[in-house]
Amino acid sequence: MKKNSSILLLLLLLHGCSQPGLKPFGTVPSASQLQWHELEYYMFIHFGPNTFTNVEWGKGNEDPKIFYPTRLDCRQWAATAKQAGMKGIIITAKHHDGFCLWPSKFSTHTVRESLWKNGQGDVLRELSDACREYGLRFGVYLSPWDRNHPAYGTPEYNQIFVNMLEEVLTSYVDVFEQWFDGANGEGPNGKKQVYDWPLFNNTVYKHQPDAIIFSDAGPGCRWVGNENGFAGLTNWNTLNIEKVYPGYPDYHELTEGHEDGTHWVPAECDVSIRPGWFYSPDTDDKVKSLEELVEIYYGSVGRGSNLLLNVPVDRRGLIPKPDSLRLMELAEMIRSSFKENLAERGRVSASSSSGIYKANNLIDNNSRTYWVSADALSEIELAFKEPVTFNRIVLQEGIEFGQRVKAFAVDVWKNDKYEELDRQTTIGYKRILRYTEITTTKIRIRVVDAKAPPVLGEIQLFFVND
Ligand code: FUL
Ligand code: CA
Repeated sequence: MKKNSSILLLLLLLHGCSQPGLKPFGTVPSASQLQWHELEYYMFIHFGPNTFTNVEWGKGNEDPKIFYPTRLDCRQWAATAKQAGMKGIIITAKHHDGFCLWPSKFSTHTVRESLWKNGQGDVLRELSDACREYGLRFGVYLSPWDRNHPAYGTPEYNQIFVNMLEEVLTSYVDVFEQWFDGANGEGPNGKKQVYDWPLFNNTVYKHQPDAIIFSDAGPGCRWVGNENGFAGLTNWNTLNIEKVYPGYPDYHELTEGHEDGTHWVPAECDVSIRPGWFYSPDTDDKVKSLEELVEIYYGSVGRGSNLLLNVPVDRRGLIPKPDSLRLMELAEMIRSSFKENLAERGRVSASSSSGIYKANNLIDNNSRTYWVSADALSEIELAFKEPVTFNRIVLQEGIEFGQRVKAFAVDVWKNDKYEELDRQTTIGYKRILRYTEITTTKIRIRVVDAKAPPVLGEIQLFFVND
């Protein structure tokens, strides 16, 4: 290659022209949001004084000495998350009771005041080190509602909260997600705080420009509007953020998003493996069943949302056995379900294609290589020489070019003609459809409504032993 042409190629690569000629439509994710979508599944850990007192919302006047895990081991948490197939861990660095899991200079209610490690410990240090060791992303939950801090409810508190945030964002590893709890109750002086969200968000971006900020309104990702682990069957990644704010009363809208939303704010499903968010000995026999967790997986990841599954650490400072065993069962179920993509055995064709974006890109097991239709209404067909038996269909949209599909149908070839099997709405980053066993030689996906010509990354078929 001549020097000039290699420079040209380099420039093209630097400009991200890996998909020449393909233009985004409408609102699209940022580069860090795109990476966030690919994480799909990660762990939430609620841990703090509540772990020792059997309550969900500590009042903030608990004696910090009650925080005394006897065998705390963050490497056990990280090893469990890794083996569970999760991509990261988000920890409650400070819950509503105000207790800080790190020795904050801006509070007198922290691990420093506890007996754990004679007040010399730092849970965030140990967890961030463990995440690095196990190749997991590290995220932090911080509640601005603080039932302990004497300044809560006064204008000074917002800056104190920012100072705490800065400690957390600058002392450890990179933070992939900053989880802001929107709860806004009264503090020790009976007053509520008026939160300065622009200040909080700017502080995050100043120190961790690639972090995804979670709240009811994003701006990085949004609460899904329930704590059951289910996104809407229709799930738009877009939201009108001038309308929504933390504490937004019409939060049921967050389950589906806003079809023509102005900003990319995808849904994240937070749900606990137990009835409560914090550990309690009363729930040792109430860990969700494998069947419930499988439903949650299909209801979240299967509907184009991310799954943040809470696994509370116990009074020893370990993930209890019933929870870790269940996580391993779920991991095995997911691994075995999506092992062999049967679509690879077939031939794929499309009603039309645009430029180099041919239908073959749909069955190469790479979600970042695309088929692009020339028309909004379009169809793809998978045809097999021998009949195939499947009960799952996975579809992925090339969301870096916008969320385009509004509705689609699934047709199955039966008695020498197509029969409509299903009709659904959005696809998004990933859509997993579940059916009872189907044996056929042809299936067809018909896009019946779209904002623009569809850009699809994959169509995959699987057979799962239900
Ligand atoms: C809520 C909190 O009030 C719960 O305690 C829990 O942390 C949950 C994830 O968010 O707003
Ligand atoms: Ca592909």
